[in-house]
Amino acid sequence: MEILLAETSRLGRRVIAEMLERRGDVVHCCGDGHEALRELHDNPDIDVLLTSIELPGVCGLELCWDARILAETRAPIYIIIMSSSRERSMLVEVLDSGANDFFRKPPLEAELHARMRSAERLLKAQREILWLSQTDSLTGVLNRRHFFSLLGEEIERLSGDPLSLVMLDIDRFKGINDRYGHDIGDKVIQSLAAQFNGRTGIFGRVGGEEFCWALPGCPLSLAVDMAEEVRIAIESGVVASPLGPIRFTSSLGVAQHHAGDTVEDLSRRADEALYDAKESGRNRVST
Ligand code: GH3
Ligand code: MG
Ligand code: MG
Ligand code: MG
Repeated sequence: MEILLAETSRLGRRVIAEMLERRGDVVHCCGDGHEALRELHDNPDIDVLLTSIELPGVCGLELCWDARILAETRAPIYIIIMSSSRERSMLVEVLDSGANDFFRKPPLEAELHARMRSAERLLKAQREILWLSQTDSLTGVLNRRHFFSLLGEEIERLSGDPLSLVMLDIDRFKGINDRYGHDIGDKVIQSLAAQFNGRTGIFGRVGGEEFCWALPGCPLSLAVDMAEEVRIAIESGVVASPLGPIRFTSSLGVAQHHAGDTVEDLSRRADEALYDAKESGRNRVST
């Protein structure tokens, strides 16, 4: 794991860092709270914050609050607070500030290692839950909820840059299901999602055979070109089935974000464009 160790005493820091390194952890050391806070914000790979409660600048508890707020928008962080004080009353404050664990310094190596294993178990479970809640199980791409949540964040972040949204729906998909069966239909959906591997932007499955593709930084004309490229790739692809190779097409609607547009406004316009693509004959890109 990657561990951010915040401890004032240089000796204490070295002793603990060496214990962790013997376990194979990567340790980033800080001597004061400000430095730790900066490292926490700058390094998204930190798994564990191991901090002394007594720190110059920002104290361990404040760090803990900050890490908790930060963890809402990044990967989970496991927080362990350490103190040399025998005062038990602080334990309430430590746990209420969001810490997962607490120990009195100096730690025993075996005990520290056991605490790290406990951290690993919780982080693994949290990552799994997060992944399951954000991922479409059939295709492995973002699910509807996570896609629209990320799109909302992108829209909030906009400051004059363009952003476009592409909405895609497979043409006559009911016919594919009817003719080849639902399992092959699923394979078709998977092959479509795979077309987006390595492409720029944010891609999610938002319905049965409906996908959304957000393109931050792309004005409408560029997004239309990119959508057209995808349309051609899908049209040119083949999915194997016991009844022979399947070719299929898709329709795409593209809309650019206008100042003040909410996620719903933008999606509605992309959806209207998609409807237009269907109405004007399918296998095309509309705006
Ligand atoms: P259109 O060209 O107008 O889009 O025609 P369509 O037949 O594709 O119509 P529509 O988009 O309404 O069809 C969606 C179909 O997708 C209906 C449903 O049976 C099927 N479907 C939805 N989710 C899944 C899935 O997970 N797997 C499979 N195999 N089929 C699905
Ligand atoms: Mg549909
Ligand atoms: Mg369809
Ligand atoms: Mg239109």
